[in-house]
Amino acid sequence: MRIGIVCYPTYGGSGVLATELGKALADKGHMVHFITYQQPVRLNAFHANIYYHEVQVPTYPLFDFPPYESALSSTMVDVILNQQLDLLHVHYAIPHASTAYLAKQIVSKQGRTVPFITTLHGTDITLVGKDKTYAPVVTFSINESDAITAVSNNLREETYKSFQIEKEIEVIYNFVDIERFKRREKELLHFRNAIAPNGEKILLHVSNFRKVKRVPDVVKIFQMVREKVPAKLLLVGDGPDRPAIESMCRDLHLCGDIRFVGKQEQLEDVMSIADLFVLPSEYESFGLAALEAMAAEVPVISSNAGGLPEVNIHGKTGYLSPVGDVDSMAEHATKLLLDDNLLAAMRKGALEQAQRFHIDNIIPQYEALYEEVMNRALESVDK
Ligand code: GMT
Repeated sequence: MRIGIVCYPTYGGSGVLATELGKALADKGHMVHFITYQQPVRLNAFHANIYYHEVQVPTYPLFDFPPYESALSSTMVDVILNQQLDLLHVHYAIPHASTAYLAKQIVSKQGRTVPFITTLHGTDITLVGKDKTYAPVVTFSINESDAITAVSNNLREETYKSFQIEKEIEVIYNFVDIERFKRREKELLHFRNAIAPNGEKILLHVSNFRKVKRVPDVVKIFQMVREKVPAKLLLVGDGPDRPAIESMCRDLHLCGDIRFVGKQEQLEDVMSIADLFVLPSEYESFGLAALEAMAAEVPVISSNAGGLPEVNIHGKTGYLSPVGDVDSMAEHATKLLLDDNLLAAMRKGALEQAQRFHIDNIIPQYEALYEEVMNRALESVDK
């Protein structure tokens, strides 16, 4: 198939997922065309079946807000027509679903039927999409999608609750490349020793440091754990809350034990040296970073928000606590880190659970959906 993938190219989970999906589809022989305003972060190696089309957004003195959506739709039209795309798969509804709808209408005037699939990822529904500024367009464009997928049951339910959706939303879970995240502790011992030179336990948090991630809770949890267990905290990623978190660490005199490592592409290396992954988010539709940690045998201490209970199984792969209950999260973390047998059992449980989301199980679900949507489109042309 010739598939156009549209996503945010940044470090966010939706862009990561979309890029990994495109790479996996290319490995299976499909032609994959990424259409984004900049090279997606995980699109970092040459692949014969992958093409990248940059959306150029020309500026003009009249524009306080350059019309990105028009530029994106026009690029989609160009790629559909010149690369003979069979379908478009857009990730994150805003504005990708409405731009795909427009592109579909434009090419239909030229006799081309190109269906589009919208994958809902999280805040496109739960935060931004619900806002009345966007809601009518989001509702319309989701309903106009030829197929809709959500990355968890929770997100599917939230979408039905928040919008008047007239179609079936299929749940296709996020996935992980188990081989890539396979724990390589011995190989990376030098890295572990550099972070924790005296054998301290390593807690890890990875995010884009937005409010929804509750990074201050990570620091509070760490502070409590560190009173009972010699430990270090690795903070990976960057975003709007980072300066405030840095001040918080200084105020709490924790700077010596907390390392900000910024954005990292080799997440599998960082995951490989961690003992616990901490994700106290206000909301997560899924929690892709937690899944990647679990694939590296890292148990997860998380909130029970959104789709997290579908990924992190309380007492098997880590522990769940109510949002904001840092005492409970710290208690769970401390208990785990002080009990080597329990930690070993949870590590095993984490890897077992990650296998459920193995890339090889999930990619065929997308391929089947593509086939179904293309067949339906062909049937509608025949009629
Ligand atoms: O919805 C967002 O906040 C953006 C999105 C992203 O691009 O980071 O994250 C969402 O999509 C990920 C991939 O499907 C999920 O793993 C994240 O849980 C989800 N984030 C939220 O729901 C806050």
